[in-house]
Amino acid sequence: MRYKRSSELFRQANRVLPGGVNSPVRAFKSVGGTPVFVSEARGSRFTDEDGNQYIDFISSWGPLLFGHAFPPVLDAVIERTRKGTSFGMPTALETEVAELAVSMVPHIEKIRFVNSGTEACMSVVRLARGYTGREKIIKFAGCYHGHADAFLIEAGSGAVTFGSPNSPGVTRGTARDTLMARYNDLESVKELLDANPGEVAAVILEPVAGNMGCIPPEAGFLEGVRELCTTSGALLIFDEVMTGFRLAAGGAQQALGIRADLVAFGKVIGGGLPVGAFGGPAEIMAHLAPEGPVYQAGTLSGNPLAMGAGLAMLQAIERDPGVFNRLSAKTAYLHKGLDEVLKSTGQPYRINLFGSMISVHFTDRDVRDFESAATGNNEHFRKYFHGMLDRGVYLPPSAFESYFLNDALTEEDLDLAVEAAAAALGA
Ligand code: KE4
Repeated sequence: MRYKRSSELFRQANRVLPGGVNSPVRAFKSVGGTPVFVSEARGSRFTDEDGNQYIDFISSWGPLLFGHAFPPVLDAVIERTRKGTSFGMPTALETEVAELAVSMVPHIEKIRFVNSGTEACMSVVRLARGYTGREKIIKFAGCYHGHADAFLIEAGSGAVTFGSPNSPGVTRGTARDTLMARYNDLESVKELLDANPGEVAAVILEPVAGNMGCIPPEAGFLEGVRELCTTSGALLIFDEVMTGFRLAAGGAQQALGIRADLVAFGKVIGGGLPVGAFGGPAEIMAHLAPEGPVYQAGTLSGNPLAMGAGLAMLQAIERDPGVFNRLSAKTAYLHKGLDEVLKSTGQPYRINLFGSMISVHFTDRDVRDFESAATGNNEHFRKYFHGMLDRGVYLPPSAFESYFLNDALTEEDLDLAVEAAAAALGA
């Protein structure tokens, strides 16, 4: 049986881990079936505990720009481990990573390292509130900024009604300070700002959305949000946890030419180890403790192993900026192959892509926001997902996720994935 050992491990995990996992999307709830338990990975492929091999299209949900077990990262972590794993004291290494990150990303002068994208987004919103003295934030339906309370909110019924919690444990008080706009809908942002004059500390969004599947910003959308923030006094926060160091060395700000006031990072910046970060102009960052009054802290922030992995990753990008064009070309190649297969099935579909992010949606509507993303036929997606999994191609186990290509993927890998899609969909 193909997934015998994974099934056993999943049963065992469920006895001691809620849902058998440490992050919900891994449990395959959206696609059904048993999650495969990974044993090891290298380059573009991983092996599960049953010995099945897969071509990997999530790259640990983004971090592994150059593929699994990237030698410079492995060497850095091994070397750092020998010197000790954690100190709780400043190290020159943190400064080295900070200097390199700040040199690569436009419009940031200072950066603070944390341990996850959630922590980065949570902290950068607190900084924006502390800096502006305002309490409300605007986020966008379908954009995900981690699991901090302020982000687990559903849209209210109109511009002036407040959000409501979309998870038990989030208070109504918290929800009142989070307003919900619609992605690619500038008017929805203007309405909220006009209805809450002088009260919005920040507008936070994914400059290229990856948590509704991949949804690029439409022409003028980000430029409009930038302008509305400037005129309203709200800070523009780019959540670049996915796009940072993936769309370009300078992330979406560089790729799209839009200046954010503050930027959150994760994933690639840690090279596959737990690192988040947020950065901005020194004048705003000066409000952060211990320089300023906005409190933020972390026992393992700037951990030497994670910093070693992050430095190796950023140095690899700096040495090889061509990786972004290669990744875009691989993504375009995959898009072409999938498009030909999907066209031949007669089923309605859309494929969204931007840089090395791509997603397939089984709908006849253009997928431009959360509402249109939700029109996808999930039964069809499940068939596609499992058909690919059974043929050794690992896709994100949810229609509301993006693929993340890595540079270890070969043309042969991409051709095999397209062949698997044809077989899975009976094309
Ligand atoms: P983490 O706390 O998971 O490191 O980062 C949260 C986060 C923040 N911002 C964006 C744009 C993100 O995509 C994420 C996390 N991404 C998900 C994938 N959709 C991580 C996978 C998971 O939750 O297990």
